[in-house]
Amino acid sequence: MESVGEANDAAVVDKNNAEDEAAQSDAGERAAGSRRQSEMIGQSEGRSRDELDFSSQGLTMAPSSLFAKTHITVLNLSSNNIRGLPPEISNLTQLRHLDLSRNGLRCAHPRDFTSLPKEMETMAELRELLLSECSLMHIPPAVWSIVGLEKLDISRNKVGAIPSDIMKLERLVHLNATQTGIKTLPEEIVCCDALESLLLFGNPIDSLPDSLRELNRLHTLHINYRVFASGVDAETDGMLQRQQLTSEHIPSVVFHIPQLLEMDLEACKVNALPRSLTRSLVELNIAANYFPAFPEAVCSLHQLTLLDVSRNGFKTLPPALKDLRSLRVLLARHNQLTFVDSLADLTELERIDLGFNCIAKLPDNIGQLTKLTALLLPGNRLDALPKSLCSLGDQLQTLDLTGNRLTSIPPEMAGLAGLDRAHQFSGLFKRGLWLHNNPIDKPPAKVWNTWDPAKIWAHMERMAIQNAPKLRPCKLVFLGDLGSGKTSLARLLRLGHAAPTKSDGSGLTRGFQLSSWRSENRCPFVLLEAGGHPIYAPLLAKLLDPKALHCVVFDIAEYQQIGFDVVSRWLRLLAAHLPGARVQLIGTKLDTISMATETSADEILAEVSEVEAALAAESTAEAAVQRLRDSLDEDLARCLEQLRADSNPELRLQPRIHLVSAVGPPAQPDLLTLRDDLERLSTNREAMPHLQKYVPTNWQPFMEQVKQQDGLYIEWDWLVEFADQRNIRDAQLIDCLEFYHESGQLLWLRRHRRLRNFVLHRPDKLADFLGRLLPVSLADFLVDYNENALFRACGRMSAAEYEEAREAALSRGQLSWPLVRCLAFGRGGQRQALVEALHCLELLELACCTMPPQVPQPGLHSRPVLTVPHLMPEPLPDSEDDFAATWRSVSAGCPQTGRASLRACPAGRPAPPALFACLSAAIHSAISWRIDWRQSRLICELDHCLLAAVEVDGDEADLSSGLDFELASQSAVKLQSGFDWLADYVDGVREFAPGIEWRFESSGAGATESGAS
Ligand SMILES: Nc1nc2c(ncn2[C@@H]2O[C@H](COP(=O)(O)OP(=O)(O)O)[C@@H](O)[C@H]2O)c(=O)[nH]1
Ligand SMILES: [Mg+2]
Repeated sequence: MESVGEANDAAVVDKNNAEDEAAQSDAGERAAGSRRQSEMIGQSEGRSRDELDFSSQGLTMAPSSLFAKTHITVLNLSSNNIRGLPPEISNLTQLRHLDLSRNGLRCAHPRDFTSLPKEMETMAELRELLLSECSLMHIPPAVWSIVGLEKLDISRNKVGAIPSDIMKLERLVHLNATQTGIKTLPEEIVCCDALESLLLFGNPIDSLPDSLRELNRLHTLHINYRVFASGVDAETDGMLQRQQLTSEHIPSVVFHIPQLLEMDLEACKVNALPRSLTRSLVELNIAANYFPAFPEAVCSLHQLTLLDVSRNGFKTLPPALKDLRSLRVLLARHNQLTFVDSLADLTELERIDLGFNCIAKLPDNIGQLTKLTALLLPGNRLDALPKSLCSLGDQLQTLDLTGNRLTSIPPEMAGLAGLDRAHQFSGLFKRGLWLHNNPIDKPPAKVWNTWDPAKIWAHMERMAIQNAPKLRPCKLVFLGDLGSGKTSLARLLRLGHAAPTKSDGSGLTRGFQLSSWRSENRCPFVLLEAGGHPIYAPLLAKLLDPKALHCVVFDIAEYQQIGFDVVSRWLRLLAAHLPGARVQLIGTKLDTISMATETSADEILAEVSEVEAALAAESTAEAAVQRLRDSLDEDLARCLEQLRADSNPELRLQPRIHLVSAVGPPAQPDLLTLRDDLERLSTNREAMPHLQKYVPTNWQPFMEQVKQQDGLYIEWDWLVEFADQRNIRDAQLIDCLEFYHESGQLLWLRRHRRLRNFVLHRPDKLADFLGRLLPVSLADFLVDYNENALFRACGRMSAAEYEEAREAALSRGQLSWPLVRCLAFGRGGQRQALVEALHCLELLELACCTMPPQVPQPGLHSRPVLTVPHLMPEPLPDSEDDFAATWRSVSAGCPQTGRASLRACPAGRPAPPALFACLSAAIHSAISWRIDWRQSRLICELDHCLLAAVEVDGDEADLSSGLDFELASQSAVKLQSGFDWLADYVDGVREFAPGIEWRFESSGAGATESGAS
């Protein structure tokens, strides 16, 4: 029950509410209406206080409240059902912009003010009136009284004509009369002399008033010129095509509107243009017309940036085309052009479309068009491309060569970096390199038919390398610590399979090693390695070669333990001896480094399946190598920074550090890229221009004859004479010797003062001698007298003599003549060959030699003929030594005033490792008698002078404290000559160790001299 009563109550309340609502409805609707309006005004006002937007509100009339808002400047009433505006519209005296588009405005006749009231004439501020799509049959007459109008849009109304009243709108700038059914413009339009744009598209215009040419500001005239052509009948059409008539259907005034910017005469059946055209045009389209030849008048349009002359049957482009200096886009498809030489001068061109012509050759200077982004040449007859095409810049993004007769593409095109894709579209346009429909067989279709031009270039590069005509061999000089893996790596490269040297020391490189290698792509290389033992250090510095690539080889495991020092000391050596040297860093023994990562292999195995484990191991190994690479890169950057800070000249480093294993397969990724890099470098004309040189035919017989000469070296004067007989002289002789030096057939170390006068024409034999006479493990050779019959048979030594010789060798690095003979046993045992070898040792500053006595004399027999500084064993126990004794005896008779000292010190940076060895060997070689070599001290007679090198602080690699020499003599004159001699020698050393400073002090002469290089 209760619930029924409650329900009734509710019903009563509802009814009351309903009655109330009914009573209020009339007033309510009005109130709600005005509330809605003010809300709308409020909303539209929200945009900007002066703008009102009532568009698309379904209004049948302008809301009356808005006429009170006299401050508004912009009123949008578009897309409603408004039939007309009330006179109150004129209250909006500030209104500048009125949009009434898409309303059903009524204007039955030219005097009909129902849609726009007469009062609008007072709206002096109104500048823009938009009446587009208002079903107007006439332009409302009120328009003509709004004299301030600058923009009038009456488009899409079938008004049929623009009355002469238009002349009243003197300030009109833009008139849009698109699709209004008008056939012409009134002559009076000339009064609208502010007019800049006139949009007349979509009208059946058949004539234009001549007065248009007086509109000095008119720059845009949108008009469908094809309408003029539609009146041309078939017969006239034929006559126009056959040039029996000159086309006159385009009103000539359009060619003379002074500021016109664009003209689109495409397919207008035109066969002639007036001789002079308006000069202001920037875009002109005359495609698909009946011109008998390219209209010359176009060439005077100097402002033109776009020109379309497609589909005209043009056979040539006039030379005067080059006057179009501003042209950026040229479209000339579907003509009959055979050559386009005049294009190369249009340097502003960005896009050229010459598709479907008969072009068989591009101008050689097309490379001048450095702004070109697209060159489209499909459907032509090109059978070759000029090289200069390849010098178009990186901005060339599209090169369309589809449907030509190309059989090959120049490899230089690889330089066009902008062509980063092939056979692709970007939107509707072709993008990248297009080569389809050409009989290209170089490279074969399977290579060029790609989306990625990089594949084409890589192939072409390989082909270019393979076909490089008679490349001279590229020399690779291997540097690196003893046992770092140089020889094994060189063998892997050369043999194509792993062949590491034996670890028992028998594989140690002695002297130096020269070998040759032809890469897979038949690039020739010469591999040169100096023995890594310190004994050969002075030689190493001489084998560096400005034309070679220096491969610094380091053991990766050692790098991980010791750090970058294993590399940097070689870089320092190079920087000191050969500024600007070209360097490739190669880490080897990659197989030995532990790829241990955060997770051990066991853990991985425990957790995942075997395959996954293998994959994981692989990826962790990769990551480990990557980490290694990163740390190397960082270390290298730091090292270079340091080198630079030490004011050292830069090295030219190859960009990538290769990490390889000499015991691994020859197909390791890094080894392959190393080979690629080497090939690329050796065929690079800029980096290695000397390898591209031709080898004259008379060189080889000359060289063969040289090679047949006995001995180990040929002196310069003799060689000059010899070459002269083969007509090889002066610069050519130098070139020839350099070539054979680069090719490893001889050694001509012309950077060194003393060596440049000798050509070492039997490098293999020399290397063999060096390996034997400078034994790296002398102690192993000098066994018990009775164990080696050589000492008795070949050395003819008694046991006592042998002991004496052995002691001198092991403690002082002095080798007696009998010992030298034993060492050289089996190799050119004749005395003469050995004497020459000793001379070479001296020349190469590897050791100091005294020529052996002709007849063995008692006493002299065991005198040293060869002293090898680096054979010095551990320092002897501190005792009075030969040096000290001699020093005392000599200095006793030597006046204090007769002393001179020389201090050599590196200029603010560590000395290269071989410096001291070079220096001491240089000095040693000139002295006639020596006493002791221990602790790098030497003393000797030199023309009655005494020369001494005393106190080298630290080891030879650290010369930071300098190296002192002292000269003493009883005679000042002698001292001076000794001094001169020393200075001369020091200069010789300085020549190949730039950056070392020298200071001479002579207490006797009181002079101080210094020098630096
Ligand atoms: N595991 C391993 N051993 C190597 C590798 N390269 C060289 N070796 C060994 O390292 C030692 C020195 O190599 P070698 O090529 O003679 O060094 P070189 O003195 O610089 O010429 C020899 O015992 C070689 O077998 C490598 O890549 N991996
Ligand atoms: Mg070696």
